[in-house]
Amino acid sequence: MSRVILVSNRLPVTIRRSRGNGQNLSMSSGGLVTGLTPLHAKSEGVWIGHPGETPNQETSAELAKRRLVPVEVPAREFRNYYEGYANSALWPLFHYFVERCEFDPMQFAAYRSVNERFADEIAKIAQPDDLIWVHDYQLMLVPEMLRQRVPGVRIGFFLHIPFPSSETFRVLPQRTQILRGLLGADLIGVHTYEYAENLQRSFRRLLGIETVRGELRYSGRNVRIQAHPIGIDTDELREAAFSKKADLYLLDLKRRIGDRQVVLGIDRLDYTKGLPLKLEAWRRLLSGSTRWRRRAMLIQLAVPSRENIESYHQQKDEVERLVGEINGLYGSPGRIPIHYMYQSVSKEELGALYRLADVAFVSPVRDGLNLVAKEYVATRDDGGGVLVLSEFAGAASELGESLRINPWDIEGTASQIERAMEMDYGERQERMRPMYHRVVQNDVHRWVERFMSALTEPEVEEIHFPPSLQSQVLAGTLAPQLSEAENALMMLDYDGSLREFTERYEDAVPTDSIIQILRDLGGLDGVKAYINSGRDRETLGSWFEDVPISLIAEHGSWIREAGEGDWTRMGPPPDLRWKSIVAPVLKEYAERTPGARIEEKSSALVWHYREADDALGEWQALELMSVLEDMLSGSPVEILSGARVIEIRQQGVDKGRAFEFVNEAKGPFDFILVTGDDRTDEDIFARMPEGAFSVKVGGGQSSARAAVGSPGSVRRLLRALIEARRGPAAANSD
Ligand code: GDG
Repeated sequence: MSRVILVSNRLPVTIRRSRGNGQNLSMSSGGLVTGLTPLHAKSEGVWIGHPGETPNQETSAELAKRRLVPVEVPAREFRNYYEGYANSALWPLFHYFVERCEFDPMQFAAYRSVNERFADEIAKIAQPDDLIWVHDYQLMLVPEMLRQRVPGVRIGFFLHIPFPSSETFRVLPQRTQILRGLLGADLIGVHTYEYAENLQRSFRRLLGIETVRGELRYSGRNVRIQAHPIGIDTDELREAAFSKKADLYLLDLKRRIGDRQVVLGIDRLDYTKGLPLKLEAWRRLLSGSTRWRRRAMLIQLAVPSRENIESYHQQKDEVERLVGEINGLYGSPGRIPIHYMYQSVSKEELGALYRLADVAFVSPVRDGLNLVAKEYVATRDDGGGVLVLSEFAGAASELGESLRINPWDIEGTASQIERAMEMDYGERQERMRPMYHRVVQNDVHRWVERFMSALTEPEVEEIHFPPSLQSQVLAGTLAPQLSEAENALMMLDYDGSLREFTERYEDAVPTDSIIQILRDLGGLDGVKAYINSGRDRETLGSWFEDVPISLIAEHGSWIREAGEGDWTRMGPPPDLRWKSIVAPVLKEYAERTPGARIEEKSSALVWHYREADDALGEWQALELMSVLEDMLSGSPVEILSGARVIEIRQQGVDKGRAFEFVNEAKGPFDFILVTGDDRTDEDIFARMPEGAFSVKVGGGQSSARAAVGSPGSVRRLLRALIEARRGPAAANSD
């Protein structure tokens, strides 16, 4: 295995001052550290990050022994980078808290400079065969900086927080720098399909870079964007949760709590975790029910976090005020409705709390994924508890059997909590079991494996950018070949290729100049000319009524030869390559939606969810639709949503098949020219026989042999070719 260099803001250890001038080194806790530690051990690579405290000589030696490389950053610069740009600009923005953002250019300068320090440190160590895995929003410029320093090395990047919609992301003053920073990577991983789509949309809208099925071309390299939701270290968690120590905690807690139902919240005290809304929902529940005042309690652990940032102070004050208010209103001697703790607890205590809780109340207003939800599930192999989970947590798409809430809907949240507390054991089990198996199977080690194998996977398809040529240059190449051809074919796309787009689709009627070109083409001896368009038969038929040119309509569904009045349907066997891309996605959604199943037809895949739980099925289907639409846009498939089914099916035929049909019926041709501007034309370009000439209109990736700038260039090219074939008299001007 290649050596892996791990890079994260913090090293996986904490340096603590001990008595005198000494230091202690202990392993930090957290999912990321436990997930990456085995990889670190196995690959014999190094881990690069900030050490927290400046290590003394002894600690430095210990770090080196553990292959941990500290990046030294002056304290002030670190503050501006970490508490500044990372946590006062990127963190709030990526969680949709635009009003909390501070965009201070000085802080961005510090962010850039710290990212540079990281890149320098990595570059000192990296060998061409190493795999480098950079983590999270604090280091988004590192991939590009590193690519400049060590061009050939493989770089993976993983973002642990959401990637917001492009509408939100474009608020960031340094948006293009950040996007270009990421593009230094070969693979960019995020937690959900939604974040992957958001990121791709930002590449498209802000940098004009198109992605094709999660892959794009940048600076002569391919960059992939993929969803890899992180898992938890189930074994470690369960070991702590079911330890002797945890048993004792649990016993003690149960004795003190008696028969009250326990609802548990565990969150870093961060405004993204939605604590005030959670408390409001709890207040609503108690205000409407004296029963729950007696019979339920909320244990809320708020873990101290980023205490040097002002907005975190405000959040703490607000949470503590609300807790005081609610306890004041609904408490009675011996019965406090909210047990609030502002502290961190041991792994064993945490495990005991998970085991104790009848309901886990996970209600972030935004969360990249949320490990707490998965941890709770992983301790419930008794099939017991109920998970109440915000739909704004990335984990919601994997934990579909939870009771989902919109945390902003206080009323709805309170009633879901009530539903959870009243749920019978049978339903609890039915919901918890499949989630338990899913969480255990997809643990953090599997996540590491998946990301690493994606990073090392060879590139399957080279994305190609055709050379852009002037129409005269192109004509200079093609004219002599056309002049000598005995049976020539020209197959021309219409919208965006021969005719400029208009604001309204129906307004793009052919101009006189286009009609003239087509008449001239149609009149050439030994040349078969076709318009091959996605437009319907009626429109094409009426536009080119008297023009002696053949027409192919609806992406290859219908053909009308020049001079004939009738359309003929074309029905060759379909191309089913899309199936292998769609099938794993359907499978994944079927696995997380009990009752859903997949049907395979010869030219379609169908996702049925009639037997799934109503709300869950509907919700998953909506998400699946949007994933498929983005994933398959431009592909020759139709996505149809019917009565509790989603069908993805082959369109009758595509433009490429139409070409093959003509080639068979009228060929062989000794000269072929095809033009096109969009994804549907790629189907023809991809099928061109050797020697044929394909021209892409406009920029971007394509398998065409050459590109021209605009429909005007295509018209100029055609005129030049007509002239060459007929003699100089035929030229016309636009
Ligand atoms: C970021 C993203 C994404 C909490 N209190 C104690 C304690 N914890 C542990 C939990 C859990 C972790 O901290 C918190 O993880 P989350 O995922 O809930 O949240 P973030 O810290 O915001 O993490 C998040 C994650 O990165 C991974 O990619 O899921 O969306 O925001 O593991 O158990 N652990 C101990 N004592 C505590 O008091 N020992």
